[in-house]
Amino acid sequence: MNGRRSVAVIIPALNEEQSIGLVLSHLPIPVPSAVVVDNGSTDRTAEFAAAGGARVVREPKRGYGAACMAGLAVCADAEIVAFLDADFSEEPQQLRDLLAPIESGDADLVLGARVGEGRPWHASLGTWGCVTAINLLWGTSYTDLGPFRAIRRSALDALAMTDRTWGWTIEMQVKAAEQGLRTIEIPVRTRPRIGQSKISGTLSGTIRAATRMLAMILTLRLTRQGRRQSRGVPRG
Ligand SMILES: Nc1nc2c(ncn2[C@@H]2O[C@H](COP(=O)(O)OP(=O)(O)O)[C@@H](O)[C@H]2O)c(=O)[nH]1
Ligand SMILES: [Mg+2]
Repeated sequence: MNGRRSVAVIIPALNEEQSIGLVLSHLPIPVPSAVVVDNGSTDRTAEFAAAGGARVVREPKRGYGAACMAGLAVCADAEIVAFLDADFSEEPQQLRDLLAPIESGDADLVLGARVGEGRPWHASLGTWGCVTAINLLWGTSYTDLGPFRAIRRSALDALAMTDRTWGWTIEMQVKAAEQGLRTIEIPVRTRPRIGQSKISGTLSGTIRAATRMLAMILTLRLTRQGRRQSRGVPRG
């Protein structure tokens, strides 16, 4: 097996017909290990994804987290799972950089910390606010909540993810800290996305997502003790 583990890359996609083909053709791993999760796109995203050689999963319920979960349901055999957006705002080739620390056994979770153009000021501000809150409440030193990441499947399953919307990345990073996962951040280059943003492209979109994310942080903080107890961690 030359040290390589089986990998699946989950790509949530909503109306990304302009970019999905590019994302798939730039993947540094065999395209059949890509799972494109289509949440009721009205364009030809699913058709282009299938034509590009990816497995296409349809998830009726909207939501980024819901899409990630639907993808996970069809790749139980993969030892490592990666997540990548469908808008070509990140370089799929950098997937190799995310996988290497996990394949070498040095990390459980590798987070792509975005560097470069493409994110509106309000999106970066929203991310900074959420990251700062998490670092204050959990003593972590995260710098981003980027979508481009990879994690050992067994570690992900142990996190018992629940969020079906924009709290997915936050929930994963908070629970990873609570469970002591070996987590590293590596820089991933970003550029302006192709096509229409569904979230942080507009100020109202960012405010909606940031509100959801801050609510997620608060909920996770208020339920922390319960998770500790369920893991048998003594109080205090
Ligand atoms: N399946 C699914 N994917 C979504 C949904 N909303 C957004 N996405 C995808 O999630 C990724 C991030 O969304 P994007 O619009 O790029 O957000 P931004 O990067 O904050 O502007 C993209 O690949 C979108 O196609 C959704 O409800 N369902
Ligand atoms: Mg994007």
